[in-house]
Amino acid sequence: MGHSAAVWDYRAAIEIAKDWNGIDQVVLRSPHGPSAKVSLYGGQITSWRNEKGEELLFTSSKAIFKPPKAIRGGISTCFPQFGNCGSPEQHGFARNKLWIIDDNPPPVPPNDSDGKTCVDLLLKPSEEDLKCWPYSFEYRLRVMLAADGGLTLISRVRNINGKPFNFSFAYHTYLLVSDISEVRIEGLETLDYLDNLRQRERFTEQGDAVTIESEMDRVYLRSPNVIAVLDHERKRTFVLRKEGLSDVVVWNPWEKRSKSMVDFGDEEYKQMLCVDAAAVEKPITLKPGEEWTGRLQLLVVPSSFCSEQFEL
Ligand code: TA6
Repeated sequence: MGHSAAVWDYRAAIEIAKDWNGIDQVVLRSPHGPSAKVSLYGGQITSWRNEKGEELLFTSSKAIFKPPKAIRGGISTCFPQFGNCGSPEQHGFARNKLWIIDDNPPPVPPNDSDGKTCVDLLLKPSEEDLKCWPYSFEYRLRVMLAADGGLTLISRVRNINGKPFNFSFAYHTYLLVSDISEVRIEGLETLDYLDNLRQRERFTEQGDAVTIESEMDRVYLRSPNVIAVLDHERKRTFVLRKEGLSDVVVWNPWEKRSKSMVDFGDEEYKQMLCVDAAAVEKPITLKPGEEWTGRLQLLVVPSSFCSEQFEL
């Protein structure tokens, strides 16, 4: 059955445009100005703008927008693994594949549909994917843009047949910040973390908030579901709400590492911070017929909002 316009007229508010490599990207627009772009390459969010048209996500000026490399910036989905775990593709293959628009998406619950524009994408394994990860799955990604500019990503992974499988996952989210040394993250204090810069050794966060003064690559374990990233210079706060994802990855390559990445400018580390809602420490297991959902909601508010309002 086709998707009934009387139930959910999401197609009326989206447009499909080609990027400069000829790859389709879906543009979502909200009536008061916010917008978002989702590329079918990787199902990646390549832009998210507020009502003034200001970009909120970082994308490198050196990003390469074509296969086989993931786009450096925006929000990509790392699946079926975060890291490389012996696989040739760092952070999994999902972000390097061409997705399709899902013409038979799951229904949108009434409390999710109010004033939102939405697109549903679908990834199924190709013969080539099955050679390196031999499991039958369907991965559905729903991207919703709310009237207030809030951006929601819902990933549903289903084991459609065969044997059980495990996977790890992350929404690799590059926030655009004015100056990395003026940024603090609230919600991770007192948590244990694995430090990827020290062979994944486990430490406990001691500070009142996380600030970044050198290269950082950490997996904060079992974090609260709401995290705030305060950008003092711009006087705005990113609020990240997650569900189904227990960990948070914080990454900034800083000076030396930046210079080693071909698709990243030498000075760009000052304007970005990756804060990824993730499931890394404990992989997710799906038996045949089971489905997992992982949700991320992003909102930007003036920094004058106090943290109590986010139930940190
Ligand atoms: O923890 C974040 C991280 O895995 C870093 O180790 C760093 O490699 C970063 O993501 C970027 O990964 P990418 O594969 O996109 O270059």
